[in-house]
This record gives sequence, C-alpha cells and structure tokens, in this order.
Amino acid sequence: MTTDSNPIRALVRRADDLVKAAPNRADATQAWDRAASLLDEAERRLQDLPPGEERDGLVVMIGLRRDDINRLVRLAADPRRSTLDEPVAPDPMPQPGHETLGRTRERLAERTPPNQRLVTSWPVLHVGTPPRVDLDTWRLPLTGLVESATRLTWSDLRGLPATTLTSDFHCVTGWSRLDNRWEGVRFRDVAAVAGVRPQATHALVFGANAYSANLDLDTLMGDEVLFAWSHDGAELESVHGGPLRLVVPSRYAWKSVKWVESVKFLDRDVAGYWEMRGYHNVADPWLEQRYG
Ligand SMILES: Nc1nc2c(c(=O)[nH]1)N[C@H]1C(S)=C(S)[C@@H](COP(=O)(O)O)O[C@H]1N2
Ligand SMILES: [Mo]
Repeated sequence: MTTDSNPIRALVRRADDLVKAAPNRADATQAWDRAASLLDEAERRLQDLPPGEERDGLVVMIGLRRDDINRLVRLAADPRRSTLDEPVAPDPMPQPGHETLGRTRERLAERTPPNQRLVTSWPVLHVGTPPRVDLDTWRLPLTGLVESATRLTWSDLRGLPATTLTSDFHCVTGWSRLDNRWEGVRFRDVAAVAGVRPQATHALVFGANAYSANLDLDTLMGDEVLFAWSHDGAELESVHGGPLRLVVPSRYAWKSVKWVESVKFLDRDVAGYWEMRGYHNVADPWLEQRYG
C-alpha cells in the first residue's frame, strides 16, 4: 500500500487558513485550538508515511506551525500586549456565490484566476495582531545591497511622487477582490532613494509580527507595485496593513506585506514567512502557484 502525503498537506493548509482568519473571529483562541488539533491529526497520519525526505519535510512544516501557534497564544496572553489589541469587526470568510454585481460574466471570468471566487467584501487575513504605529517615530529602513543605507521617515515617504492605481487582489485561500483603488508610492521610487546596487536581484519585505515575503526585483520594480497608504479613497485601515502596506497585484496576496517595517535587497532569493512554510516561491495566481 502506498501512503499519500496529500491528506496531511491538506490538514496543514486548513490549519494555516484558520490561523490567518483568526483575527476575524470573536475568539481567536478557538481558531488556534482548532488549528492545533488539525496539526495533531496531521502528525498522527505522519506515522503511516514511509521514512524519507517527504516525511522529514512535513515534520518541519508541522513544527514551524506549532511554534507559530504557541507564539500567538503566548502573545495574546501577555497583558502588555493585549492592551494594544484593537477589536476587529467580524468579517466572515466569503462563501461561494458572493459575487460582484453589475459586470458581464465573461468580463469577470477574464479577470478571475483559476479556482478563485469573487468577493465584494474585504476579508481580513493575517498572522498575529495589527501593531499600533506612531507615524512620528515610524521609519522605513532600506538595507542590504543599496548604495546608501536609508531610513525613510513618514514625511520622506509622502514627499515621493504619489500614484493612484486600480488593481485586483487574489488571496491563496480562494477569494479575489477586483478594482481596488490604491494610493501610494511605487516600490521602485522608494528603492531609488537608497539606490539599489547592480548585483541585487531579490528583496525581502518585512512586516510586523516577524512576517516577510520574498520577491524578485523585476517584479518589485514593476509599474503596479506600490507601497500604499490608502484604499478606495480612504486611509488604509490598520487591519488591512495601515499605515503602509506593499501591494503586488501580480502575485497572491500573501506577498502584499501589511505594516511594512523594512526592505532588504539581496543578491539571492531568500524564502519569506509563508514561502518557508511550503507556499510557492513565485505565487502567480494565473499559474495557480499556491504551494511549492
Ligand atoms: N505583515 C503581514 N502581512 C500580510 C499577512 C500577514 O500575516 N502579516 N498576511 C498576508 C495574507 S496571507 C493575505 S491574504 C493578505 C490579506 O490582506 P487583507 O487582510 O488586507 O485582505 O495580507 C498579506 N500580508
Ligand atoms: Mo492569504
């Protein structure tokens, strides 16, 4: 009998989805408990897998997630921390059939990557708790392979040429939100302040709660990639990554880092948070690059 690792991977991904949607729920602890029991179940099923690389890889994948959940539970229990927590309005995961109105079916289909469903609400997904950010002390360090290491202040950032762009947003958990009007500055205009060295090929963009995503510079320097502070005409809410989030429309939304904290330019590709946890390195929704 051959033992299939896919059901184990499916359990792990269900646990991920619960963790990311936990901020939408009145009781995040319940979501973490449920995620932890899915990991228990995954670990039980590991016993049936033959020893080898695949099994070892899954052991690491499960272990990383156990650490994540433990960290989240610890943080939530920390009284210094929980006084900073803002209540998040419940925003349940969209159900199939929750469709955008007023456009022709064909036109919508053209803009909907495979196995995505359209939503008009805007789900909130992230690991951890939105940080409280003070714009007076906020800094954006640009580090690594740059001509001059730079720490932008909020007013430095707002002094750069602002752009408004409309783009679609595709989350790996299966929802897409079309026509998001973002206002911000292009990644490449921010990068130009520090001057990117010629040998740089990739960057890691870091966000609050030890989050990160890796991208190649060709993608990051593209026209559509913004650091955004406004969405659909309103200041970007903290739950959606305000004061500043990255927006990379050509990639699944986990690459659109919320609460950006720094950018590091590199001459090699280094895996970010979800990429390290088995998600696809590139994450093109049109090629359905969900998992590695
Ligand atoms: N800092 C940070 N950024 C993050 C995440 C996160 O956990 N932390 N989650 C990502 C994921 S998985 C998604 S789908 C989008 C969700 O953005 P939204 O909550 O504004 O819809 O943010 C991305 N950016
Ligand atoms: Mo996501």
